[in-house]
Amino acid sequence: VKKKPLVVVTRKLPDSIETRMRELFDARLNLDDTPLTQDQLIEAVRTADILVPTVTDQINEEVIKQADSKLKLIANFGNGVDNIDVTAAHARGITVTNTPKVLTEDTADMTMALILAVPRRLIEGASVLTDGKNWAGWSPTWMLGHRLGGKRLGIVGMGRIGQAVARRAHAFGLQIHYHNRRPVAPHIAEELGATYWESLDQMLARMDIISVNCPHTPATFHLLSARRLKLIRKDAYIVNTARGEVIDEETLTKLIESGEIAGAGLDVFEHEPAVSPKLVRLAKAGKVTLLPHMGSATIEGRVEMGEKVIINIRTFLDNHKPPDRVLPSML
Ligand code: 8YV
Repeated sequence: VKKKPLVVVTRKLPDSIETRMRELFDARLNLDDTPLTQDQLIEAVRTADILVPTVTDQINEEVIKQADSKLKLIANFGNGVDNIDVTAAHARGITVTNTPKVLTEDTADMTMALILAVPRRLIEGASVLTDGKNWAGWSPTWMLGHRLGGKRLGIVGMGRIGQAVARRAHAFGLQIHYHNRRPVAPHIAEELGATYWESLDQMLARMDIISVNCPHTPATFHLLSARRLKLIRKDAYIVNTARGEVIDEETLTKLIESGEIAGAGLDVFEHEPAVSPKLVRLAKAGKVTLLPHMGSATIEGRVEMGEKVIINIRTFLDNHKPPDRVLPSML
């Protein structure tokens, strides 16, 4: 009998996925879900035939250099692959795959939740009843937010998730604007009434709400730089469910503190899991809504992500190209 490949999974996955992995592979699972240390990660790439990491594992060039030559596939449990040096992996003949599509709608839902929550002061209002503050009762002028309908939403990155956000926002009566490397197909733009901005600077200066939906790559690191953040209107809000690194978080924080940007809804952070005390203070003051990277966190989505990982591994083991290969040229 052929020996089953050693598949090292760095985090606890849904039970049904772990059961299936045990049946199919020699699966080394991380049942207590403690994130691996750098040393443990290096140990993993030295022993595994296939590695299944997540966003919390930094598979950088240093780690890839230590990999044994039998490591042939890194099947990421996640859509974003900014945790993996894809170019270094590719150079060593290691295939990289991800889990696209199955988390598009969930992430777009959470983005929409923040687009609703921030201007309508959802969390701030809810906290009046739960944080021991005294609610004096309804008043015509109290806890007023801003209407969404008719406002301009600027989507940065109009890929699958950006388009799913646009569909939702369009249904809420927002005017859709977007910046992307290239315009979307005309029938999609027409359906969404979406306006393309080739210049990100020009779009940012005109939007009421900005939603970040692009991947984090070397080209998008601090895409919303200090200079660009200063172009944003004083009464505008920013929502980010993509990656913290796309925004210069320190400058964003300062601009919200000084009232030069109205507020933000952030599901991701530049130095995750660290969240700056300044942002937490702004959240307590009702200026920002913070979530702990929950954009794709649904039971259904996690199972589908796991199923995708298994399909990618099995296809690879059958000597075919896995469906969700990530090539350096795609980044
Ligand atoms: C996942 C994500 O939770 O898939 C992504 O890119 O950011 C999240 O939805 C995480 O990446 C799992 O590795």
